[in-house]
Order: sequence, then structure tokens, then C-alpha cells
Amino acid sequence: MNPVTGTALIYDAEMTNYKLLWVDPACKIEVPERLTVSYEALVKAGLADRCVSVPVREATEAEILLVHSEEYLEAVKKTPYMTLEDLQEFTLQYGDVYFHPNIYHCAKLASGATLQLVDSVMTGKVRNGMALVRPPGHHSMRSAASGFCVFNNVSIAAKYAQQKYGVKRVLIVDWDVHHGQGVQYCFEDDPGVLYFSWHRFEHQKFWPNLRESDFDIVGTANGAGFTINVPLNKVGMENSDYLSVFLHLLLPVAYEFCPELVLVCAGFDTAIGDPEGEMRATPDVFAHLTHLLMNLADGKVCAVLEGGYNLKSLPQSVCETVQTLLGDPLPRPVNLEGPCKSALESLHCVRAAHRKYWSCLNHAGDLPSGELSTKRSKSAEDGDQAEINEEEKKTDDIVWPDPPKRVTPNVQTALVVPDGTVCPEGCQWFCPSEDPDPNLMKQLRENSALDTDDTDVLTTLSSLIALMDQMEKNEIRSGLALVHDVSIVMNWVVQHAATSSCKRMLVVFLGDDMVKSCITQNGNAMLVQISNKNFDAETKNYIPVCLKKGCRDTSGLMQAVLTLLLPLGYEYDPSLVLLIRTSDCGVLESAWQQLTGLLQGLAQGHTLVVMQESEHPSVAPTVASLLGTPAPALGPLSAALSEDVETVEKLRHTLCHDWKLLQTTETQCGGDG
Ligand code: Q9C
Ligand code: ZN
Repeated sequence: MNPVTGTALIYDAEMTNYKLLWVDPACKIEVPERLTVSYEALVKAGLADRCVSVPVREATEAEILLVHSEEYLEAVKKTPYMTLEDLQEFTLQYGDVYFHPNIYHCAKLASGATLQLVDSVMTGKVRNGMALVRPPGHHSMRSAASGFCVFNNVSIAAKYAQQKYGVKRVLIVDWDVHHGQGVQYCFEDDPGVLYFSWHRFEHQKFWPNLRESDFDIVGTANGAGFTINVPLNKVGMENSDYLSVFLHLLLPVAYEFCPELVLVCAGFDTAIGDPEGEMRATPDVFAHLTHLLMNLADGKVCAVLEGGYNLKSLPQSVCETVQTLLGDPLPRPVNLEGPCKSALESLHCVRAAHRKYWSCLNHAGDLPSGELSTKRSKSAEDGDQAEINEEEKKTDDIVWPDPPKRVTPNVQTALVVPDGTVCPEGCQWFCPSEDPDPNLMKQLRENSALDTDDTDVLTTLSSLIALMDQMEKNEIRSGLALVHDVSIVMNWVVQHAATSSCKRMLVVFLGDDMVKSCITQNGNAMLVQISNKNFDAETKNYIPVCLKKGCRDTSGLMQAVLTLLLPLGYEYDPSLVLLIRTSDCGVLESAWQQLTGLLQGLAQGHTLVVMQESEHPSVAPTVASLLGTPAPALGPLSAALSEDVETVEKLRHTLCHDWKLLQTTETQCGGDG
């Protein structure tokens, strides 16, 4: 069966046909232009054309009643017939929301658009998609509108997916800067829906000022552990802060949970320039957040617009999200200098609060002595507050560079494989654009480690080196080679990197061979080896990870990949990833595909995979992952071996002095602040 492809885009200009009709400073930022600028940016970037356009529809009453009460629906139903005065009065019973004669119609369309997206993804019409909707949904509750939201689009969609498609595990990722309390209330006792939200909190001083937004609120009854709140107690959070939370909290839990569907409350008020969020993440971070979710649930990711009020960073962020759903190469991660103290404090608290529910967090540290986040360092906060309140904060004039263009190379995946190997769809044989450099051939021939008579080896090596050069020039995205001896090739390729155009190479090696000798001290390569041998970490750029069963235990491997390899990789920011495995490394094919897929977030997807000749059955699945086909789900993960957890934790602890993205607490690296 062919894998499902395609990205749905769901939008209808009708949802711009309502607006605030009176003066209300709290609501003036929620304007129709939010939707038009987002859609126009997608059209202008050529992204809308590449999506499957799916029409909106109105959600039915029965669908709205999956989440909302009849009384509430009946009340909202009357709003199209109200006078301006009545509308204003009706609005008053709720917080930070406004009504308009056409908002009921738009709210039905917003929910219906979300259901159309879920239908498109669940029936396999498309792989993933985004719905651009107004009004947003995540604040609205069973019997109340709130925070610009009328019907809870994503909650309705989750209930619908449970009911219509029998989906047993839904992950809702709420990356909007506000707490989606409506979603939390809807599923707080349901272990079938894992709700994750980070939100500006400022020790409960920020809207909606709820006690239940704090980290120690984890869900009730059978749903305990399935609500994850990450309170952000400072403004100005950056890319590192968000990415750390994904790598050290959301993703390990998500892989353990193993969702069948991922719904994203995709609010972009978390981005720089937003007047509500006052955070500082650049729009390209959403490409990475999106990408990191795309190997879950067989790729079934539905992003639904929530907030986002800066009319420049909003469309940019929407474009980054959609372009990633379409499978374009990721932008290089930027500004990853490590999370701030406040983000680390939150991360630590959430991990501690959830350690009893998720085995991947079992080893997390204790809660900091006694106090809750709401009560911590209040006096300092009060000082900050006074300063901020002096004049109205301006976020309009914050500037940031335009996100880099994401250029897809003409060649997606090039193969260097022995004659007779089947070339899977979507890739092609590598033919070097130039003849091998005679100097290089001479150099290769003179190397004592090689059997000089073996022309095949020399040809393969020179091909690989030419391939790497073309990847570096962005003419080719990725490559795969089957070779006679992966260790020889690795040595050579890394040595070549030291003298070539390659700026920084991340080498990921799965296998027990002794390979560290090939890593030079000059710092343009970093080698992470995962094996069951206890090698010494002799140089700073060689990181041996010794797991009890090598790569055989998928839980241990995933823990190492998510919490060690990826943070290192993101901070190192390689220009090329060399991914190598020996035939006896024992990795499960599905785990290997996850690894291959996740690594595509680095080096703009420039990955060169090298495997042993005998591994030709793995060529097709590996190429699929390189091409962006979602890796198969690993199934709900069991606990990793405690020895392995200890190994990974120890490494994180030792290495976090040099690599700040490895931190998960303020004090981990000596607490120097
Ligand atoms: N400055 C969404 O992003 N106003 N709703 C808070 C504090 C309410 C935001 C006022 C913001 C609601 C979907
Ligand atoms: Zn928001």
C-alpha cells in the first residue's frame, strides 16, 4: 500500500466576516485581517497551491453538543438576531470575548472546518493539514465563551475522532501562548486525550489567571497524568525555551503515549512581536515544533489556528508550519543558546509533577522544596510588574530578520549502491557531476588502511565525497550508501570533512565497532556512538552512549535520541549529518526510521546514511524516512532499563556544561545562574 501523502488547507473567507463593533481594549487585537494576511502569505509563498484545498462546512448541532451544553448553544443561536446593545450585554457575562451578528455562523464554520480536516486526515485523503479559522476555540467551555472563543473547535474534533473513528489516543498540543482551559476541562478525566499546554502564567498574574493552569494540575480520576501544564513565569521566552520543553518533556511523553492522532492548538501568539504573549521565539521555530510531531501517529497531524495577533509574525509562522507539513527541508535552527532560568524552573517542576505517571520521567528530580510556582518569588515579580505597567508595552516596533527561504534541492535522495540494488520510488542513482578529483583519488590510494587494489572501494569513497559536496551546495538533499565496510567509510568520510567545505558534521553511529580514532580534535565533527560497549570519551567531540542492549531496546534508544542526541544536534547545528549503522547493531526498523525522520530537522535535511552492503532490505524504508514519510509508530513504549536511563542522565549531566540544551533544571550544571 502506498503511503498517504498530501497536506490539506482549509480556509474560507466567510470567517473574516465578523469583527468587534464597539470599543473594548481587551478585544481589539482579534481582527479579521489575522486570517486574510495568513492566507495571503500562503498564496504568495506558493504554499496554498501545493495543498489540497478542502471546503469548510458548518458543524452540526449534534457535533457542537459533543462539548457544549444545550443551554449555551441555544443562547449563542440567538445572537444573529440581537441588536448591538443586546450583543454587548450578552457579551458581558463572559470574559474577553465579543459577539457579532455573524459570529455564530463563523463559529459553526470554524468547528466544521476543523472536522473537515480531521475527516480528510482520518480517511487518508491527505496525510496532514491546517485549518485557518476564526473564531478560535481553546478557551471556550461547556457553557461559556471566553478569550475570543465561541465553540471549542479542537475539543469538538477530538470527541468527534473518538466517536466517529474510534481513535483511542489523541494528543492535543496547545502551543498557543494562553492556557486552553476549555480543552483542559473537557478532557481532564479522560486518559484517551493527552492535553499539553504551555502558557504565559507569571505566577497566575496573567490571563486567564487560573490556579488550574499551574504545573501541579495533572488531570483527575483516570485522566491523572494526561493533562500537562507548563506555566511560563516570565515573558521573553525564546526558541531554546520552547525547544527544550519539546525535547525533554512533550516528546518523551508523547512517544510513550503513542497517539493515533495529533491535534495542534496552533496559536502563534507565542511568537516574537505578539502583543499578548510578549515572547521572543522566531517564526522558524514553528517549523521545528511541527516537524518534531510529524513522526507521531503515522504523521496524522492536524493544526488548527488559535491565537496570534502580530500581523507580521503570524503569517510568517503560519507559512513555516504549512511548509513543514508539506515536507520541505527545515530551516537551520537559530538562537539555540539554551533555555533561561525561569523556563528551566518550570520544566523541572512539570517533570517532577509527572514523574509518577510517565516512565520516561521516572528519574526526574524532586520538586523544589515545598512551595508551588504560584507562590514563588512573588516579591521580585511585583517589582517587575510595576516597571512594566509604567507605560503601555509596545510590541509593534520589535524587529526580527525575515525567516530564511527554504529551498528544496532538485535531487531529494541520491543512492550510492551496488549494481542490482532496487532503486525505490522518489530517489535516484547518484552520478557525480564531475570526474573524481585526481588528487583525492591519489590520497585515497595512498591511505594504508585501504586495500589499494580495491577499485570498488575507491570509487565508492570518491562518490560519497562528491555527494557530500553536492549536499553542502544544496544541490542534493540527502543520500544513502550501501558499502562493503562501514567503519572504513566512516573514517574516510570524517577525515575528508576535516579538509573540505563541510563546516560541522554530526556523525551518528549505531554499532559496537571501535571508531573514535576517526574524530579529529579540530572540532568540525562530532560523533555520537550508541552501542553496548563502554568506550572512553577521550575527546570532547566523541560521545559514546553505552546502552545495556545497544540499540535493541527501543525505549532506551528513544530516550537517548530525544533527550541527548537531538538536543546536542540542535545546539551543534551541523551542516551535514552522517548516519551510520552496522548490520549487527540490533536497531528495530521502526526505531531506525524514527531516528532517521527526527534527524531531518537538522542540517536542512542533509543526511547521508551509510549502511552495510547486506542491508539492502532496509534501503526502501530508510529512503522513505529521508523523503519525509512518517516513521511507523513504535507502539506505547514501556519503561527503559534503569541502567540505560542512568547512563543517559549521567551523560546529560556531564555534558550540559558545554551543551545548554541538555539542561532540565537550573542547578544541573552547578547552578551558576
Ligand atoms: N492582556 C486566544 O489567543 N485577553 N485568545 C487577555 C490580557 C484575552 C486570547 C487580556 C486573550 C484571549 C485564542
Ligand atoms: Zn492565545
